[in-house]
Amino acid sequence: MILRTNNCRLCDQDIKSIISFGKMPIANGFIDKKDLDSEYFYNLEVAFCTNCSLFQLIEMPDPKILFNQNYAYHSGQSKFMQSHFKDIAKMLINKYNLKINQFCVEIGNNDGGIVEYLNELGYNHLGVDPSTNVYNIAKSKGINVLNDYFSFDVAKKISKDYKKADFILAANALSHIPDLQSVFSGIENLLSDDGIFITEDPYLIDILKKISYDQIYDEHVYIFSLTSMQNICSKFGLELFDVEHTNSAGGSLRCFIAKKGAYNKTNNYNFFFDYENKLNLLNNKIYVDFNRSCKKSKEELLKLLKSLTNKNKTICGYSASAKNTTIYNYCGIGTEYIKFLTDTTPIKQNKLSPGMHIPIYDYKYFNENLPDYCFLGAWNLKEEILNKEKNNFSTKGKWISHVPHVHILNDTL
Ligand code: DWN
Ligand code: SAH
Repeated sequence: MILRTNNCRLCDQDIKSIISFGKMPIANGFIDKKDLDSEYFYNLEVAFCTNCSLFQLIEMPDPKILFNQNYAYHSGQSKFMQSHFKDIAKMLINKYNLKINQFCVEIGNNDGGIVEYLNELGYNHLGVDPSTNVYNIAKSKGINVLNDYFSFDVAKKISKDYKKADFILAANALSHIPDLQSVFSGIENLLSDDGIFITEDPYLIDILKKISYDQIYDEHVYIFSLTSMQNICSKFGLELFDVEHTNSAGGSLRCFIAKKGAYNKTNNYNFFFDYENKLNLLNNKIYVDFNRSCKKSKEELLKLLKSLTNKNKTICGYSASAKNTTIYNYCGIGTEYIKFLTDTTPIKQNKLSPGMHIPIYDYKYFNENLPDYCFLGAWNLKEEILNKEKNNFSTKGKWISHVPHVHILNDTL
């Protein structure tokens, strides 16, 4: 089932498509050859609400098609994400003086998440994730988990079965939940009177500036800014009082949210508020320019791949990230340019990439078939990957990245 709207999911105002990336398969829909006939497609189009400034998808598949027993993204594959989650757990302990008997709930903790570290340190916690395969991994680590979609009903159940939450946490999860009414009224219900909800997702301004249009895909139904997040909060008796910019997911906005009036707004909040106001995110020209830049990025990437292929250079994609589904399908990049993708996640291996059907192999295969060039699909993990490859692929081949513009890394660093 496809969920389509012509009205803003927050304020119901009419919205119009501002950018169309065309027909798209499920971003994490890595597929077996035998299932190709039933591959699922939707239209990837984004809109910007001129009333509440929420950047959102017009069409998306039902979340049940995306998040289930076969969810292909496993956070545990990245050391960077592990240390990022550990740092958030440390922040709760050091900055907020987290007590053992306080209760932390994480939305979308995947195969571990922040609650993995809270569990290791003996703190009271609960993770909520609907994707059964990653839930099972988290459970096998001894983490307290609930296999469900966070919603108003689930929040009420948690309040009843456990207690009100002192902290609710979410990393790259809120942007994945289309029903704002259910999720935010759930958060308001579950949060204790002085509780804090800490959530981070890819930041709209980073995406616009880095032309990282690949962050736009079915799971990211929203791309938040401080302005849109504050508008959402104000509808549900909540208030955004502090923000931080983090380098996770290619540049994210971490929002600190509480019941209205519970905390004073910080200098950081005021700084970002002024910054966004100066950028004037309601100006349509920003999105017209972004659309033009996406088209230019596509043309330049195709030009580079064509020219390398004409010189008989071999190219592979390093990682089969969800972001790459948007790039490969929007640009029309298949095996004529990229021979294979390599990814460490077992569930993605020996499958085909969504839509363009590039084969995906494990790290052993990559090592035995080192190409001349690697497209850095997980550019957000550039430091981790380049460090891992410094005595291996990087000694023999070159990296291609499209962020913030199409370039060959070793030629420009
Ligand atoms: O928001 C989301 C983010 C947090 O994760 C989800 N909607 C889905 C997912 O997005 P993604 O797939 O674009 O995430 P990454 O972090 O760019 O994916 C990295 C991929 O690279 C993973 O499949 C693991 C793989 N990998 C690898 O093959 N070798 C990663 C490292 C570090 C490596 O050395
Ligand atoms: N927090 C992890 C995982 C991000 S992927 C990280 O930052 O790496 C998004 C996760 O959100 C998936 O594990 C998915 O199953 C989960 N998710 C999607 N909808 C959800 C919902 N309604 N409630 C809780 N989790 C949800």
